[in-house]
Amino acid sequence: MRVTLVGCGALGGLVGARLARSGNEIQVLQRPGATLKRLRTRGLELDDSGTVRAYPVRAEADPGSLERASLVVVTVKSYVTADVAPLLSDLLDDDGVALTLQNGLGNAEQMTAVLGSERVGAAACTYGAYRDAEGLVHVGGEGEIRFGPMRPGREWTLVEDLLTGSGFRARLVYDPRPDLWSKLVVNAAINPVSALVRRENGHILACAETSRLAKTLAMEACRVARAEGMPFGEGEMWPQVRLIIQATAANRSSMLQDVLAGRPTEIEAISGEILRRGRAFDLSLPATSTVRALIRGLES
Ligand code: KPL
Repeated sequence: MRVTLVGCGALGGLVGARLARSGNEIQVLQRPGATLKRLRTRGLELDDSGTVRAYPVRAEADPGSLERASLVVVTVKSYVTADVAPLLSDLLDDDGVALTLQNGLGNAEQMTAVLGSERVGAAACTYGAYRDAEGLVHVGGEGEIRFGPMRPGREWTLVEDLLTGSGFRARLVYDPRPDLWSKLVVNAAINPVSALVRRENGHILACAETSRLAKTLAMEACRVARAEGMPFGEGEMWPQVRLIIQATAANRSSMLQDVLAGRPTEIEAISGEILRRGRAFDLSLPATSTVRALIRGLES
């Protein structure tokens, strides 16, 4: 299958390299800069559990230079979604579909505004991936990709087969919203804490205070999820968050990677979104509000 990746950070690199490894044709739309240069000269380079390999890829900054694809996978930061969504129709075959693998809520809605909801799938992805100083992508933890269409009507099993055939644990679900919420809870608990203490995910559980803070953040996020009608209890998510911390213990969260690289973070799409939605239900979320303020402080 021909697949176009929109954005090729750590997670995009992992997905692209594994799809290329299983024989798919991968193209990348990437803004001009060091990553684009490296993709053109060296391809998609992945350290997958100690095996380092590079896969040739067509990488362009101009969407018009790419062939239309059957599948577009969007992995750009959530604050860039509004810029790339209008490009999707021209990147896709007439019956092609787009899948968002991004953090935060609201990405899929911006894509459906362009493509319609049957052609957009949303995924909650708990794989860990990070890029080292040289730009090599490392797998920071195996996870799962649970995805589904924003509105049923298309055949999405091909995408499930593509992902599982490329070595991902992937599951097609009827309605992706509860999984997107679960992933938001995971990111709300892990990302700001790891970025503030500047340590790998596993450190959160190694320290009683950071563990307590992450648990409080998960519980606050759950209260908003429940208020929005999501079917999970306040205490229910923490065991799941713990499991993901353990599975990605060696990973630097995407927010820590952003802070270390001096990039803006996704704090608004994660904690900011939880606070905005919580306000609609008059919920008090003091820990979420505090970590959001601290990360905003780090960004400025
Ligand atoms: O999604 C992630 C991220 O870093 O953004 C997790 C799953 C927490 C892995 O680090």
